[in-house]
Formats: sequence, C-alpha cells, structure tokens
Amino acid sequence: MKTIYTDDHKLRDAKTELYGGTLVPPFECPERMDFVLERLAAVKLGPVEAPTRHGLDPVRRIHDADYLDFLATCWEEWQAAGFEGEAIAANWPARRMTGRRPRHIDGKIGYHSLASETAISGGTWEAAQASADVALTARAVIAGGERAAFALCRPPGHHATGDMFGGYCFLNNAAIAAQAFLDDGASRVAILDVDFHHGNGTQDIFYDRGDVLFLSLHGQPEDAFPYFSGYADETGAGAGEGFTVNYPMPEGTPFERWSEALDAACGRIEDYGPDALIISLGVDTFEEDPISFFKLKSDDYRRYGTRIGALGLPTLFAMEGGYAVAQVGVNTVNVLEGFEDA
Ligand code: Q9C
Ligand code: ZN
Repeated sequence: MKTIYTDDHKLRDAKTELYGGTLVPPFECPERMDFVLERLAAVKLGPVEAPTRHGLDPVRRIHDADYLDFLATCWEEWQAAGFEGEAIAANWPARRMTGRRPRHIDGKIGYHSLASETAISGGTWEAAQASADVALTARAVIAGGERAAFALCRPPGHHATGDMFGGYCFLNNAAIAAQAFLDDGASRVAILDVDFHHGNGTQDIFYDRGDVLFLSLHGQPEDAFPYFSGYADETGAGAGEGFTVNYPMPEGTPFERWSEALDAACGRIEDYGPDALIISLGVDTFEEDPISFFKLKSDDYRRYGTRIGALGLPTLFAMEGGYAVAQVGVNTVNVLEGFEDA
C-alpha cells in the first residue's frame, strides 16, 4: 500500500494546549509522524510519496468561505491585536446569545471554534492545507486503480466542521476526500471513524445527506470529548436519516466489546454497498493513550485491520489521533498490515 506524506505538517508546531487549566505542550505533536514513518519503513509496507497540490476548490466543497478566510488570517490578526500568546478562543455564542460573526479576532476565533484546547499559531493554515492535499492525493491514487492508500495526514481532521476548528483539527481531511470521490463519479461513500473520539465534524458535515454513510466508534459523550455529540440516538436528518450511526462505549472498553461494535458497523457498510470506504484512523483507542479510556492492545489493531480488509472495498485510510507517541507507529501500521492480510 502506498503512503502519502509530506514534511509540511511540521509547520503545525503550536507550543501550547489548554489542558486542565494550564498551558501544556500539545499532545498532537509533530513527532507522532516520525514513529509512523519509522514503522512503515521497518515493515516495508510500501512506497512513501509526496502529495500533489489540489488547491482550495475541493476544500471549499466542505468548508465555508468565511471559515477558510478566518484560518488564513487568524494568526496575523491575533498578533496585530497585540496578544502575546498563541491564538486561543475564550468567548463563544452560547445559549440565547446572538449568532452573528464578530469583527474582532478575539470574537471571531470563538465563532469559528468548538473548543479552546487547540491554539492557532504561525504555519497552522499552511500545514492544514498540506494535510488536505495528502488526503486528496491518496484519494487520487485509489481513483487511479489501487485498492487502498494511506493518507498520513497531520494535522488531523475529524473534529473540524464546515465552519469550526477544534480538537486539534482545522480541515476535515476525510470529508474532503469523501466529497472528492462523489464529485469524481461515486454514488455512495462510507466513512468509518475508529478514532477514540467521536467524529463530530464529519457527522455534522454529512448529517442531512444520504450519499455519505458515517459510522463512529468512540468514548461515550457523557464522559469524553467532544461531549456534545456522539450519542446513539443521533441518526441523521432529512435525506440523511439513518445514514449516521454512532457506537458510544464506556470507560475501560476492551477489544472484545469494541470489535463487536466494529462488526456491527461493518455489517451496515455491507448493506449500504458504497463505491469507496474512508477510515478515519485514530489509534487513541490504545490502552496507554494519555487522554483516552479504551483498552485496545497493539495486536488488536492488526485483527481489526483484517476485518476492514474483508469488506473488499476501495479503502482510503486517513490518519487522525493517537497520543501514546512511541506506540502510534506500531498500532497504526498494524491496522494497515492486517488490512493487507485479509
Ligand atoms: N481530557 C483527536 O484525536 N481534548 N482529537 C482532550 C482530554 C481534546 C482529540 C482532553 C481531544 C481532541 C483528533
Ligand atoms: Zn481522537
């Protein structure tokens, strides 16, 4: 399997994350990619190739123009406002307030964010565009006839909605790739999100559409970020009714229980019969992940990769989370190896 990757992700190098009331070095750090690359090479999974530039047109199919304008100018405006730290939201249009978009960057960043842990700093916008290019290039590899491709995306994407960043995500790489499949002639695309966190952004983007089936296995929202979405009774709306499927699970969930949810999700995908499958591949389900609460072990990743491979579909893997940094490579590549074993 080909991997698409660029060093341009290193442009995303924020120094701060708001965590438990203090500013800490971000869990979502550039070094994560080194461990994945190292493991890909160690097992000789396949060639690692650079992305090609796809421009903003495919990004605009998913994200609003005023949001993209905000991402492109946020850091400059934050500095021009005289702020000394990285750009962090502290104000939101909360219940019963106006939803109008402010002019001042301190207001605009709240309008365009869903959480405050994620800081914006210089290079973030450039890295986010490169990450989308990685996903779009992997998508083109599959369109060119390959059964599968691995988009080693960073920053991740599944928390980003059409008009909000947060949860370490800015552009929704999986959603952008799904839309590109549709725009290239596909009738139906399935997105299976196996990151520990609910893929709220992807769900929101396709919530009222029947041409994308979205399924997510995640920590239950009563106890886990993003807290305000991911319940089992969120099933889609309008033409999208029945095309969102959530599998929230409690603290301590082991592979035996998690894999039952995966089996159920795979059954739904088989019934849907998509032209392509996108896996939002986060490995923060790992037992040693510092911010998550599932109990998967390294060997389990290989087993579930094989289950996904058994679907027999053209499959794009898009990297999402995973913060037990030294184990991110083994766990991620185990999924890909298991897939190829199917
Ligand atoms: N108590 C992804 O995995 N908040 N994003 C963590 C932990 C943010 C995760 C707080 C988690 C974002 C792509
Ligand atoms: Zn995650």
